[in-house]
Amino acid sequence: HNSVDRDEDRDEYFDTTVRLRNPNLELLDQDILYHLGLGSESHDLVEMFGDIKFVCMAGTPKRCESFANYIMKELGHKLPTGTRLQDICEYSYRYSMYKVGPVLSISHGMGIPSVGILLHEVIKLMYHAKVQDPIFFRIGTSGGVGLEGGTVVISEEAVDGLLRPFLDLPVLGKIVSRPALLDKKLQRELKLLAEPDDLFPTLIGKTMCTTDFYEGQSRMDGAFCDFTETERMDHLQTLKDNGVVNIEMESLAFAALTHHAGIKAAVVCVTLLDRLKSDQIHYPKEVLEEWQQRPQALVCRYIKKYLLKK
Ligand code: R2B
Ligand code: URA
Repeated sequence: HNSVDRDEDRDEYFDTTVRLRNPNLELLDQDILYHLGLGSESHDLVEMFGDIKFVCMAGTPKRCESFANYIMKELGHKLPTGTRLQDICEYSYRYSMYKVGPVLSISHGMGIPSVGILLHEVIKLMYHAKVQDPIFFRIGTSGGVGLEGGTVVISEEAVDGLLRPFLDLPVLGKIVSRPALLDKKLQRELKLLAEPDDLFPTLIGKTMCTTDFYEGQSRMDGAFCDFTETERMDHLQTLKDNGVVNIEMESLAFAALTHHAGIKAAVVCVTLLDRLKSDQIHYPKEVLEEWQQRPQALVCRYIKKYLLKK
């Protein structure tokens, strides 16, 4: 038999845009979403998550919680007095997850493996919960390439450390390459929501996603460094010449896996420094915190606009 044809049949059969390209799951009595601490039989996932429209991911549990509280305020959601938002994945001890009406806020940790594992389970969660057409956002931080700290970047596409727009994964001894594509229309819609009186630029550009923060991002301040200042500068300049505007560590997997699942997605990151000028992130904590609010505010505006249209 031809496994590609079987996959296509599945897609039509499931009749939902969250594509679960895996017929094996149907044979399971229960699908355990191990790193979320949830299961398809132990929990009523349709009841818990059936109304989700937006899945927002941030790196840290703290940022994911503060985004949930911010969204709650902005959407006018009220919790019963004396209660606070509950971390749904508290006992997974891996990721944090908060739900505010149709918005799910989840922490993804650092790097491609962490966000990749999470995406497998969240995409399955959407499927089990029978969610239709969810939109996924990564709300993050990054290093700018020729951009001042505090700039908001909406990723046009993601490229790896060799400037290739694919997520490569060794599977059964062979490399499986998946295109790291993001929704163009969503990028333009987000860009239009930047306010004219914002004191910082919001732009659309290419994002480089690396598997390391130090050497992999041409930093000279890691525990090791085997290149010169000139080589560092030449490389960063090459990135700039190739249209790269920022560097982070999750967009490749985020773009490739959502695209593979047929899920509309966007990556919105603030820059914490200009990599053409330095390696170390030297701004005060309060400044960095205010900057990290910026992509949250943009995504929040999108969510509010979308929900008001309904
Ligand atoms: C941005 O910040 C983290 C590294 O400091 C990483 O998760 C990323 O993509
Ligand atoms: N996150 C990164 O991955 N790189 C930076 O330079 C800053 C934040």
